[in-house]
Amino acid sequence: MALSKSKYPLHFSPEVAQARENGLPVVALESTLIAHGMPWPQNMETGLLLEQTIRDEGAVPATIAIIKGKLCVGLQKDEMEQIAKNPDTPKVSRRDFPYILAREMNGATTVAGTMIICHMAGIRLFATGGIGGVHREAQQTFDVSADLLELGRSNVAVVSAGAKSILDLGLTLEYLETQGVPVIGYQTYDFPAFFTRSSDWQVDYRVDSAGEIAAMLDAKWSAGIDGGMLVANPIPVRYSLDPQMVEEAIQEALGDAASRGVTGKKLTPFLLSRINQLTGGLSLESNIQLVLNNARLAAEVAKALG
Ligand code: PSU
Ligand code: MN
Repeated sequence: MALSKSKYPLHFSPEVAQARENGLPVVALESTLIAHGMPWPQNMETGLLLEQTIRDEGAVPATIAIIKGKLCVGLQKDEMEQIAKNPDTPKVSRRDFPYILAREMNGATTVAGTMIICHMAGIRLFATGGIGGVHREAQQTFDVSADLLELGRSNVAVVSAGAKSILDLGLTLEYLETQGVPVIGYQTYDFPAFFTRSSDWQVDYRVDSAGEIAAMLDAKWSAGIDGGMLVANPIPVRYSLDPQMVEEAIQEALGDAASRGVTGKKLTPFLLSRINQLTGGLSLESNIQLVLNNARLAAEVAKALG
């Protein structure tokens, strides 16, 4: 069988195809958040609400996933539903592409997986909730998310609410520095920890407007310095949670993962769903609100970048 090199073109939704034709700003969204970050039906509702929020800000949303082996940039509602209704959809980071594509399977792209497709499509802004990072006790487990390496190599800015403190945030920031990734605080010097607006750690730079973020991205890429940027956007005050309550849930979730021997790509989804269970509806609402907040900022930056 002859293998064609152009077997895996990008599949743009009509909305995204039109945006590209008209040169409109596009903001990408990931699908692991939908498959593994939230339960049905809130995951589907949030996926659609995120897209609408980006439209309301005057940009065009592109939710990214692999559907039957196709690299999809922008999903139809039924495609998003396939991912949202099936928590067994494989998580796709860089190393997972060959298997999922060759077998023509569905795949939910992580931050790393989504960045790879953004880079192929020339999409420079991507909004999510939290990125993967260096896990606590990574000194023993070597569990460092491929998201951090992708931020070092793909030309995409990721807007997140920092990272959940299921991770070692200090080591995560060290690793980002090694990969040459600028970490920008939006209107803050603190590195936010997803449910909370601050942590024990500081960002490299604080900027106060979307225009300044766009100027930094333009400077980086115009100067030919490849790689991404992490924009840390703290959760809105009224949705932030009590740090002690969050830490207790995290400790319990980490203990459960250890006693059940959960490791590798299953660890992050396990911790996310366990924390959702332990903190109940409160954390889910916070989670939804912080992603919406990131989508709004990403849309503003995409517009400023032109
Ligand atoms: N952290 C969250 N929510 C998420 C994820 C991380 O608070 O949904 C998802 C993202 O898709 C991220 C992935 O890219 O988990 C990281 O997985 P891993 O740690 O296996 O690299
Ligand atoms: Mn991992």
